[in-house]
Amino acid sequence: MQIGTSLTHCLIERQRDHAGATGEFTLLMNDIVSACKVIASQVKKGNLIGILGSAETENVQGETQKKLDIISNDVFTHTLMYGGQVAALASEEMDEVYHLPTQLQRGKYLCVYDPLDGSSNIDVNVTVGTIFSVLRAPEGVENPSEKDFLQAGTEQVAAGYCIYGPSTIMVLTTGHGVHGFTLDQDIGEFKLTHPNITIPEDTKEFAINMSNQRFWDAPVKRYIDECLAGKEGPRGKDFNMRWVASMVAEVHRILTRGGIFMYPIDSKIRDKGGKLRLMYEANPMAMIVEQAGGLAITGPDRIMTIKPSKLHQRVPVILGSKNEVQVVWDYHKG
Ligand code: P6P
Repeated sequence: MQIGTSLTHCLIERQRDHAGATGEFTLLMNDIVSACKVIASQVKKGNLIGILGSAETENVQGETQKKLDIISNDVFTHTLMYGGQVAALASEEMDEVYHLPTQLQRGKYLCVYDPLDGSSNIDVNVTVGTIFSVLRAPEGVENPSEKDFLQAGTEQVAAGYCIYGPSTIMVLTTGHGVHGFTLDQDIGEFKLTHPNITIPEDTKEFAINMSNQRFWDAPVKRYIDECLAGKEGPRGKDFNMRWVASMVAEVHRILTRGGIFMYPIDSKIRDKGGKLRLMYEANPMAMIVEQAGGLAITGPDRIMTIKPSKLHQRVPVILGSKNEVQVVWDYHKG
């Protein structure tokens, strides 16, 4: 594909590569793209239309919802439910699986999403994003239930995110590499700008919330201590640190220039299983990172091999440059 090719064109080209493709997946991706364009326009307007700040409500995670969390969830949910390509939906912002109204056409996919990840940053104008994962729906089931969503990350048909930063960029994988498309605001079209994204295998940049240091387990403490020891330490090189508190921003940086992102288990969140959610944060980002040549683990295990037990399950997440994540993985094994 040529730089500048539209996302719509790329999706249709990709469809042609699959003999017998019905076009349903292309239509679903088109719906996801449309939803992200609307969310992007809402995020850009922000306070101009009074949609920043708290909605004074809580989601199933017990987290205070921002007005834009709810608006983004409504946009994504309504666009996909009327698009006719999904059999059910699930979201960070909805307690239960969303069943389509009886009269609406069902499709052969499930979609699970975090409609506005990192939204604690929205009021301070820092980059946020939408994360989504596409799964196959069970055949012949009118209203798939939670158990139908509980598929390992290796079962994902597609995964992606849309990052609302200085540029709005859609990053997608359907299992054939990772590609990035930048939104041309003047014409409302995503254009191919980052074909075949690959993550550098080595890095000198780690991302972790250092305020949790006293709660970490030994392997993570050892790894970070060695990064901080720099040239004089066992790693023999100095490291840099980043923490945006917006997973989409961290992952996009890592896809662009390498790095390692860590939200490990710690004694403070052990009873919850972790901070980040498996189905709509860890799994889609793990598919993207591994399709780009990186690695995504919980510490002891590869994220995409986990068999989910509940929709809003949390897991530890360590992902990024393959050789760096391997160091952390070895420390957990050793
Ligand atoms: P903390 C945002 O709420 C999020 O889910 C991720 O996007 C981000 O990496 C993490 O939580 C930030 O967590 O504890 O630093 O606020």
